[in-house]
Amino acid sequence: MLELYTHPMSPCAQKVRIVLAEKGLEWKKHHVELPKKENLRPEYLKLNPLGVVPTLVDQGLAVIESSIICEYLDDRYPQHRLKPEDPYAIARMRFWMKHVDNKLHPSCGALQWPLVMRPGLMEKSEAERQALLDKIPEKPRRERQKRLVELGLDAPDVADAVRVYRNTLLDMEQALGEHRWIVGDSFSLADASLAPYFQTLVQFGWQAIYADCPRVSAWYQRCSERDSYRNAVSADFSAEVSADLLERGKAAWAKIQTHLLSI
Ligand SMILES: N[C@@H](CCC(=O)N[C@@H](CS)C(=O)NCC(=O)O)C(=O)O
Repeated sequence: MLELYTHPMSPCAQKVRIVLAEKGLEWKKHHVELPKKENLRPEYLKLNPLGVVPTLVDQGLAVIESSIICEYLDDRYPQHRLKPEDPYAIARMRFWMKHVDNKLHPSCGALQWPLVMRPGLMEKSEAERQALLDKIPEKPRRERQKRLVELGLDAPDVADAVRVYRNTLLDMEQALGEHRWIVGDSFSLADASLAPYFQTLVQFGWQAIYADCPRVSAWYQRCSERDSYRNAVSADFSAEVSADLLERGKAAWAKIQTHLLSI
């Protein structure tokens, strides 16, 4: 049985859940409570030394890093292939996946942390909060998260994140002018990797960020109508959680819009 360590709001775990669903694979869920920093507990760090979700365990072997997990699943379980045949299309797919990992993912974190993680962490004492954040293994991530907790939406990372999102959307709009999905006429790992980053925009009610990108809007609509997305992403958000996120998003929109307008 495949096992996945995951959290409902983690876009990189959502990406893996979409792939598992597209391939019709059964799996067992281990919820890692990120706001309580269960990801930094010693027993979890043994599985994933970077202290992040997702982690896949297949036949007792741990696989980490969401893009690597996605390719692993596609190679190990070849039904419903999510990698194109053509080597150039594979190269394009990997380019998009790398862009997601290196740029879009930290940007998504910069938008989510002030609204989702910060409030809980701010309830702790300064010393307790610093002690928790000091446990984050990688320095750039540790420092970014400290800034986002300290400064919230005023952290410089937020303006950068809005810019990265916008540039990504414009590049996607162009790519989608050439084919129905991101790297061709079939849904691939590139689509599975990008789609969850729209969940973040939608959950906060920030669809205006891509309102002038009709192909992107239609693509996301197609992604979100797939059974994989419904079962692996949307189903994990209760009406109560969705309403709360929307409230938080509404309260933050003025600052996000200011960054958007200054690009
Ligand atoms: N490059 C990693 C990134 C994983 C990652 O940043 N996961 C986030 C959730 S989306 C996490 O576990 N964050 C907890 C933390 O940073 O404390 C991957 O793709 O798997």
